[in-house]
Amino acid sequence: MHPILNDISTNLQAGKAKIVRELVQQALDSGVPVKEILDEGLLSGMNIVGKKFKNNEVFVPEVLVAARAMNQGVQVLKPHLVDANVKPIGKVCIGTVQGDLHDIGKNLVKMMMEGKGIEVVDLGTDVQPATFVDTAREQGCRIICLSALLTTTMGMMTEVVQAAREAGIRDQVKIMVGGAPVTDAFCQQIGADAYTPDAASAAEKAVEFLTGEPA
Ligand code: B1M
Repeated sequence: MHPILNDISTNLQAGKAKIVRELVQQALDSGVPVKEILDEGLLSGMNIVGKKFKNNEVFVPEVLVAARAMNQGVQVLKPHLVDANVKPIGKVCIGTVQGDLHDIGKNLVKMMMEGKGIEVVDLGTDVQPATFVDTAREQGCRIICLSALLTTTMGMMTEVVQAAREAGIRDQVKIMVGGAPVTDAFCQQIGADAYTPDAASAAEKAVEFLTGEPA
């Protein structure tokens, strides 16, 4: 592993956003592959923060500054994850479900989808079921993408599936679900259309739904 990836992880854990930005840029300049910077630098640092958070070794303020550093690092990577020349292939909406404020994973999914030429309406965090359904109907989104990071909020995904049924649009939209506590079994149980474990596979699945062909 390139030593700079360890520096990125360590500075992310310390919430040093400016240094993280600089290190990510340096890593890119040195030819470290984008996926390695994301997985072994940024995400690995965030995972360590998550473990410490769970063990009460760090608390919400530290996690927030680490999250800010993560977002800054991702911004530097964005032009390399998104190919500006891809043709638009369809529109989707995405959001973190009601009651849930985690948005880093959702933002990554959005970025990867944009990289595949998908137009993404970003509804943000803490999104009510009706907002997903209204947006899909009013803006012609063919997929509703739901993210949840809490075991206490993943149940809201059921409400979105139900709201789509009640609005009479269930057969016109696909519903994709993801986030750390979500599983394929849960997806099937609530009657959603696809679970994917990470941002890259979510983007590939969305392309498949929009074009009818594998990405
Ligand atoms: Co929170 N938090 N948090 N937190 N937080 C977790 C999720 C937790 C696992 C930490 C822990 O205990 N180890 C735990 C949840 C426990 C549980 O429910 N099982 C937890 C808790 C408890 C809480 C609070 C309740 C803490 C409190 O206040 N006592 C609180 C809840 C607030 C709320 O939402 N109402 C809270 C608050 C926060 C912060 C605000 C401080 C901050 C969020 C900042 C932000 O997002 N802007 C935060 C953070 C950062 C985390 C951890 C440390 C990191 C999450 C993250 O961003 N990971 C997290 C621990 C951990 O995950 N290790 C934790 C990186 C991100 C890229 O991964 O989002 O999983 P992830 O996305 C992945 C995949 O899941 C997937 O793609 C991404 C990778 O490519 N994916 C999809 C995501 N969405 C998808 C959608 C798809 C497909 C794939 O299709 C549509």
